[in-house]
Amino acid sequence: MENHGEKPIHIHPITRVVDDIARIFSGMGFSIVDGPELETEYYNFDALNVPKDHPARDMQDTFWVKTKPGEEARLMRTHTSPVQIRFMESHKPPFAIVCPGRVFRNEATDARHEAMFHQVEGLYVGTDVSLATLKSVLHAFFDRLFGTDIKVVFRPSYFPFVEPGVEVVASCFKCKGKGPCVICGGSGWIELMGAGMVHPNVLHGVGIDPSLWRGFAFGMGIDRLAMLKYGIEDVRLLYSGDLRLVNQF
Ligand code: 2U9
Repeated sequence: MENHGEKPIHIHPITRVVDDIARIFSGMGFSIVDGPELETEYYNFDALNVPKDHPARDMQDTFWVKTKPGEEARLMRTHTSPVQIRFMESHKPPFAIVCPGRVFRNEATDARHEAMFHQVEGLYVGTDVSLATLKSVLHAFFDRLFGTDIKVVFRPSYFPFVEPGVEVVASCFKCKGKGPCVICGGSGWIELMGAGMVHPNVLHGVGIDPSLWRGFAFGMGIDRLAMLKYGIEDVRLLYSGDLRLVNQF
């Protein structure tokens, strides 16, 4: 929207961080894709290789939506991964996409948790993709987002939709590991994202032959990144609608 120089424009810190991330991945050839916030159980869990009785379904503390008897269960998406499932169903690889959006988890609210927050997830499917590709793309991304002073490392982790899975951690922006520190708790490391090679069951489920194609995927929470970047101490301030917050940006 045009401003005509009358009033300064303020851009919400979440929007700023999402825009920065989208710009960096666009520059690497990724397309930005979005999809519905109200989802089915199939797209949110089943298609992502989350077994029916897997604790992740409880862990995620989902907002279920009332449906008529016989209707498929519906829910507020707990991650933006269903967007990637829908995209894979309707596109032939190779492709590289990034999916920003709101996600919902039915949990108690405090300074670090909100029932609604923002994620950016990414997916790259090709014939020449390995964990080394994932690492080099994410290193390039974090160098552009934070600058090259911040050290980023990968540790083994587990998520049902990827195998192998990794968590990505950064050296603490504030104490650089020297602690005691309110940001990293003195450990010297901050969790940034989860990632991994797309599980063959997930590719198979959308009709992509896992013996021909490989994929990597990643997911990160944006609210915490925005809080770290701008020194915001309570996540609830981001959604209070208080102009004293947003007028600073
Ligand atoms: C498809 C296949 C795999 C995306 C991934 C994570 C690991 C992850 C969390 C970070 C913080 C969610 O916001 S958070 O709580 N995400 O750890 N996400 S791998 O994996 C996908 C996505 C889509 C089709």
